[in-house]
This record gives sequence, structure tokens and C-alpha cells, in this order.
Amino acid sequence: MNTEKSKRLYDEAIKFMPGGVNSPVRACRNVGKTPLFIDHAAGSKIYDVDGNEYIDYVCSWGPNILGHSDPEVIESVKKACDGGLTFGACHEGEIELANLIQRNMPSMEMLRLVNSGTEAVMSAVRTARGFTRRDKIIKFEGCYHGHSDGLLVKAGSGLLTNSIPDSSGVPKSYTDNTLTAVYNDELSVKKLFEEYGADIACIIVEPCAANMGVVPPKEGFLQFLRDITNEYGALLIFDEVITGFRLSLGGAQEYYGVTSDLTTLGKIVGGGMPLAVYGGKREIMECVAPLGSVYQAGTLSGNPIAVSAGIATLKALERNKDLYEKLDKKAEKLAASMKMAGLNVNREGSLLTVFFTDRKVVDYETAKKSDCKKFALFYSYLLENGIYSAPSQFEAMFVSYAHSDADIEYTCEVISKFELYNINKHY
Ligand code: KE4
Repeated sequence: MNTEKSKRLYDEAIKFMPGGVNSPVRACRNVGKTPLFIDHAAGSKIYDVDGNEYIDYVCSWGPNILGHSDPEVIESVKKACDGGLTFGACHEGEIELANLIQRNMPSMEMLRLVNSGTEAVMSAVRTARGFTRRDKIIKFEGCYHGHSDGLLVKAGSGLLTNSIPDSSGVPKSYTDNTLTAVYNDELSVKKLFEEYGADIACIIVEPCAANMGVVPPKEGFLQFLRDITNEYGALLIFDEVITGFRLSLGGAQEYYGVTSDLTTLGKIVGGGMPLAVYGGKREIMECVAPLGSVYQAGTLSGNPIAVSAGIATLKALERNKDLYEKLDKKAEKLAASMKMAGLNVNREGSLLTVFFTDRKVVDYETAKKSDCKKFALFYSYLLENGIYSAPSQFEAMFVSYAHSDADIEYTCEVISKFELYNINKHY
């Protein structure tokens, strides 16, 4: 692949932005590459500035479940732009989007639109603390909930990728109230409740972890979290920024049959625009200003352009009744080809990760055992064959509705040869 223009642009970008990027995991440092600069994307394809075409399994880290540049979403955004970009005031679209969210995720009896998953999680945790009048929270090692100070503890995604599990610049006092447990390990949670039970405001969890790579919850784990939070009067927050509208129309809570007190959404719900949501039980959300004393605000929250993209996306998901079944079949085909090639893959719905460790990956410790150098080979091999995937062992591959059978078959064929590639070229 000729990527000369990307390289030239990267040399410019690093003069302005740390690592030349606006989000660390895009930097491709840990796969020994410099990032591609993308010119445009449509459907399942993404095109770099050198004119190379790739089948895209990053999907902008999840939002593009319909594929890139979905005509209805684009049309909806264009139409909304004609009416003005932002009012800083109420508009009807907010009600329409809230209704679309609530009728698919009924546990979100009351909700607030914000601008990023980080903001949604930060606000949900503050609301849980305000409602319970308790300070401590439990998160799980390897789960990533955005970059608000109190959650940058043994976090996944870019922190795991760059081996900085706890960010500098966060005063110890900001994380003193953040307790960490082991994902899929009920005993580690029980011990924290036995020691701190009365002071734990909430558990926040990715109901299917996808920021240490994809690590599904073991049978009964989510119900256990539901039961123990009920027992101690703590709230259960499902961070569904990735799983919301990804695993099903009702998110992970419908998919696994366990309902949280508060839920955060992002990515898909904004249709590719900066929009996220937190919400849950009415009595909890009534603590949020202006009704209650938990303060949260945002200049561009619920702006008409992002809202129009969210509405168009959720309407499309509701209309395409076969979408989730089709996504599941496509992802299953990919997973099967990975297993045939001797690869260790975790899959949940249309989320997949190939791990380069012989052991089953069930938590942060087993995920960290993965050989990131081998992952980098896999990443480069896919890229050289026109397949664009996340440049990190600790992220997910996303399948979209736009991935055709031909895309999937081609990808399976490329993966099937990886074993040979490994043997012939690198081992
Ligand atoms: P944002 O602030 O990036 O919109 O959302 C933060 C967030 C919260 N919760 C979960 C479960 C998330 O996965 C995320 C963000 N995900 C990462 C990728 N795994 C975003 C990509 C990036 O950081 O560049």
C-alpha cells in the first residue's frame, strides 16, 4: 500500500497535536505504524488520502452500526443544518430521541442528553453519589468508562494499550473512592461490599467488556451484580456506550436480561455525531438539576444536529427487524474463520477480538497475557490486505449492517491465510 500522503500529513499533525492525534488509541504506536489519514468513508469501506480502500471493522469505534454515510442519516443531518446548528434551547427533536431511547430501553425512565460517553459516565456516577449520599464506587480492572478523573484507575482501552493503567495528573484524593474489582470474579466484589458496603454508591460495569478486548460476562455475573447492589442499597450502572443498540435494540440489559438502575449510552445513539446519554429510574434522575441538587450542564447538549443523526439511526435500527440477526451471522462467520486459523477469539454479537494468548481471556489479567507483538503482526497483515481494524489488542472489531457477504467472505479468506503468513513470514 502506498501511504505516502498519510505519512506527510502525519509529520504535520505531530506539530500540533500530542502524537498527531486527537485520541491516543488512534496513534498506532503500539502496532509500530503511523496512522492513516482518512479521506472519506461509505458503507463498509473507508478510504485513505492515498486512495487506498479498506473494509472497515473499526466503524469509528462503534457508532457506525449502519455503515458509514448512511444516506438517511446524512439526509437527516443536512436537513437539520438548514435550520441552524445549535440553539442552546429546547427543541422537539430532544423529545423524539428521548422517546426512541426509552421505548427500546424502558429502564431509562428519565434521561439527559450530553456530548460524549465520558460526560455521560461522569454524570451518572455523580448522580449515583448524589442519590445514595455515598462516596465510594466500584469499577472493574480493564473496563474503560471514559477519561473522567475518578475512573482512570486500572482502565482499559487506550490506557491498557499504552500501559498507563492509571493516568498521571489525577490527584490520589480523586481516586481514593474508586474501588476496583476483577471482572467475572464475584468474590472480588463480595469482599469490597463486606468491607465498604454501607459507603458504596454504585457499581459501574461494561455489561459486556470491550475495552480489554471483548470479554463477555460469565453466566450469572451480571445478575450477581444486580443482587449484591440491591442487598447493600447501592446502584448498578451499566455503561452501555458500546453495547447500547449494539447487542440488541434494548442493549445489553435486554440481551442478558438484567436491568440496571442507571445506564449510559454513546456511539450508536448519536449516529456518528457527538451525543451520549445517561438515564435511569425516575426517582434517581429527579436528583439532577434543575429538579435536584446534582449539577450537570452542557452548552451543546441535545443540539439539533446530533439529535437528528441519533433519531435517524435509531429509526433505522427499529425498522430493520433482521439487523441484529444478520450482524450476528456475519460476526459468527468471521469468528469461525479465526478459529479455523487457530486464533483465540472472543465474540459477543457483532463484537469480536482476536487475542494472542493460548488461554481463554476472561478478565484483565488474562487479557494482559496476550502477546501484543503478535497482535501487531495480525493487524499489519489485515491492513496490507485492505482490512482496517483497531490498532490495539485491547479493542473490539465491529461488524456493521453495511458489511456485505462479499466483505465477510473476503475477510474470512484473508484470515484463513494468516496462519500460513505467520509460518512463512514471521516465525
Ligand atoms: P467517549 O468519551 O470516548 O465518547 O466515551 C467514553 C467511553 C465510555 N464507556 C465505554 C464503554 C467506552 O468504550 C468509551 C469509549 N470507547 C473508546 C474505545 N474503546 C473510544 C475510542 C477512543 O478513546 O478514541
